[in-house]
Amino acid sequence: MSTGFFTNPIYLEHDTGEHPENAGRLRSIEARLHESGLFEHLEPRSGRKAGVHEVNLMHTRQHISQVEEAAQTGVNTLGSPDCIVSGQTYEAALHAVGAALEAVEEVASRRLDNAFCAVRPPGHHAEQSEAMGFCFFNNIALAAEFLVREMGFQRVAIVDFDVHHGNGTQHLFEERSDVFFISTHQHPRTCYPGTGFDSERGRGLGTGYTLNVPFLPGTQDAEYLAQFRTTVLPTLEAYRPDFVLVSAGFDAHREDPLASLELTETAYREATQELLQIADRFAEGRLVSLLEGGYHLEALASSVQEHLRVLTGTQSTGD
Ligand code: OKP
Ligand code: ZN
Repeated sequence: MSTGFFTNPIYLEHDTGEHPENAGRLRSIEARLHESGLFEHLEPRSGRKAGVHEVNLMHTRQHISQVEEAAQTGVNTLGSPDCIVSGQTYEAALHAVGAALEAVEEVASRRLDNAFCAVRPPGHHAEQSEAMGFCFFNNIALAAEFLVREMGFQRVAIVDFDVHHGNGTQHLFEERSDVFFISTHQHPRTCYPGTGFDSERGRGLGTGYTLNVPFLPGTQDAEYLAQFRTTVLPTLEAYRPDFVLVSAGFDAHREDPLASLELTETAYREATQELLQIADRFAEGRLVSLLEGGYHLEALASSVQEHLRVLTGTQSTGD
């Protein structure tokens, strides 16, 4: 087994100051991986920088230029006060996309079995021409589109378990059947961004290729995993994806300050096991996971640790 671990020091230079989505998140993850010894089971990669033409697969030139100019001119937010921009935000965002693209290239070519990208800024709220919810470019959507357009994959599944609905990813694929978007999240009546009702199932040719599974505040592991097994897994089994992408946000954790679900590391471990089994059965094990949210530094580190113990196959031996 070889599991890629993509991260790059440029991500730390997307400087958001006093903000929940800050560089300390990646430092906490990396420190834990070293302390626990799990880092030795990973293939560390720094990832490439995406080209503008690649980001343009899913975003308008105008949006890309707005991010570039905001960083250059020192405008300090873009779109909403949530989306803080610093001098290196554009560079970091291009590298976050680049890691996602390189990870799928490496897994598709079997140089890696699977991969986790510890990137920031996150991506799943970013729309075609709009930054939203700490996100500038939609890393996972670009990875999916790259797999379809450049690598010949025909049924890409995106599973988004961040506590917030991945509105950007849903909207970018909602009229298509070649990318299936599945999201579990806190119910939109109780949580940002206010979309992701179970009635949202795709549009036009994409009808039936979007699945939203909202959870009420207070939901714990048992209920989450039961729903995951009765709705998410059968949907994946019916779709038979040839590549599995994961929008891995860890903010449904009970300690997370931004939302009100009450999961523990157990839910992340078991959900990851299920997703890896789907990848093994239908996609020759091809799975790439990208970090989205997760704002309690210790809970984030513990949750990523469990996720990676499963991806590396080290979970049963405890090493
Ligand atoms: C990003 B990710 C506005 C509150 C906005 C934004 C949360 C973004 C979460 N009043 N909160 O999905 O973890
Ligand atoms: Zn989130």
